[in-house]
Amino acid sequence: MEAQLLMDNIEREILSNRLRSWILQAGKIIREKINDPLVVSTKSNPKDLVTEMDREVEFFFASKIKRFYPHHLLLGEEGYGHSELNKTDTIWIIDPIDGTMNFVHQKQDFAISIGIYHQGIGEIGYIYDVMNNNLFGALRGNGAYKNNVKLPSLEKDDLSLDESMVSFSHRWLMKNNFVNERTMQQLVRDVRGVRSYGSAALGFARVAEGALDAYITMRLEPWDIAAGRIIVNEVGGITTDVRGKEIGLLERSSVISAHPAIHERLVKRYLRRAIKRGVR
Ligand code: 2AM
Ligand code: CA
Repeated sequence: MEAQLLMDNIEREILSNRLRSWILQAGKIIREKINDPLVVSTKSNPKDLVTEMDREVEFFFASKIKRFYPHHLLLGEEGYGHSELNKTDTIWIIDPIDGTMNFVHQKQDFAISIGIYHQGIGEIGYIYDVMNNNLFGALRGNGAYKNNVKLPSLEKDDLSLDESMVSFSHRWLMKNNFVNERTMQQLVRDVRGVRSYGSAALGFARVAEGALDAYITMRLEPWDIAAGRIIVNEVGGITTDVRGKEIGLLERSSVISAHPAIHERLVKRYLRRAIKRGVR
């Protein structure tokens, strides 16, 4: 059975190598078409964008999975996946373009994000920063890599809040339904710097490489989280919801992914105090 073979190291490596080459191929297609005219539609709200490219890239991976791994399941943002998902099987969780607003307006700072889970455990994660041609990847237990260079573990360094770089959306600093803006303003005062990039996947990738010490967001979908948390976990970073609880594989959730020295402090001192009812 394919599902069992995934746990086998050699099979997992073959799958990972295949996936890496497919991701690079998809990235090349995106770069070649980056200046083509775009048809942009909106989904859940006027700021939630989707393009033909989001669909084309997801279809590309859905076709590969169907051909090479017909027993595997797919959960994808654009709807090419299976409607019935079973956590015990092998599931590919795909965001074909994470950061669609950046893709449309900046033509950079978006990523292909793919996590593969077997029996609920994250085995393979890839995040591809398409325009910079930076590929972040991890196999569970083997560490995380950026372009084939192993990323150092975060665990050995200590880190204080006043030397930390954190990332969250500017909207949490205005009056909003998710968090108390004053507590978030205090967080801005207490850390060294705040950045907002507009792609969850690249937020996770930057935490993994140490460019950010924490990425915080109040609402993400499973495909925004799936690859990132595998990669961050492999360098010793911690990913939970903003209460500090584990995030279910197929659930929408708030997220804090952070350096192990500051994760608990951010949760206890700021996020638990800041969140309003209704935040998951
Ligand atoms: P997307 O571009 O794949 O939709 C922007 O701050 C980040 O949040 C992006 O990673 C974006 O992913 C994600 N995002 C945008 N709208 C969202 C929504 N309604 N729910 C969850 N995540 C969303
Ligand atoms: Ca997307």
